[in-house]
Amino acid sequence: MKELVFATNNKYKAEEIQSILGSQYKILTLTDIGCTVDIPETGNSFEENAILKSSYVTEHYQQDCFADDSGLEIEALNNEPGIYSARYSGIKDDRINLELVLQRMEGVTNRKARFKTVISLMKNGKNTLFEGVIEGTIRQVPAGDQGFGYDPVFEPFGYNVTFAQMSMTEKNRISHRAIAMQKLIAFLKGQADPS
Ligand code: ITT
Repeated sequence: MKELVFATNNKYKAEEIQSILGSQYKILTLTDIGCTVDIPETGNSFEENAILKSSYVTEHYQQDCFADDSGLEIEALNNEPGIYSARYSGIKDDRINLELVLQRMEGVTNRKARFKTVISLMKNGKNTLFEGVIEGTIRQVPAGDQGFGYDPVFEPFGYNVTFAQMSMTEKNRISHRAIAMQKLIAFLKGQADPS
């Protein structure tokens, strides 16, 4: 079975994609390959950061690898917090970062926003990118206690609930991350050696 590293330490994300890919690939996490380094994400875009992570593994471990980077882009804030989503306020605290977003959106009528994920796959020395986007609006007041990050203030278009009011299964059906993952999976399945 071919091995493919997912540059994450989130075991849940890795198991989810393993179950979808079945026996065509064996997914390994950073822990599985003994990589304990916090790979620097110093790029200026989701694309650059995803590529930094996947190529780090390819260079240091000589293994095919994919990595993802995600965030929230708010139109009225010039697409902030963007690549700084995890530490918008300067610290990695979901509640404080969400409060800062709401504060900067006070009195703003254009509430349009989108979540975006970019996956970089480094396979056989070649990089391929997969993107997933979901459009929506920023609520005035948070609602729901599911999920993480900015979920309580993000209402996807076509729904009247926030991501944080959806079950994980429901969110995973429509999310930016799910869309990008499905594109990666279709690509890998199409490429897989039929033997
Ligand atoms: P890893 O890189 O270790 O996977 P991370 O927290 O940096 O963890 P992401 O790059 O996927 O994960 O996302 C960066 C930030 O963007 C994340 O901390 C959240 O603040 C926000 N974000 C991304 N996806 C989100 C989602 O589905 N719901 C809410 N917030 C999200």
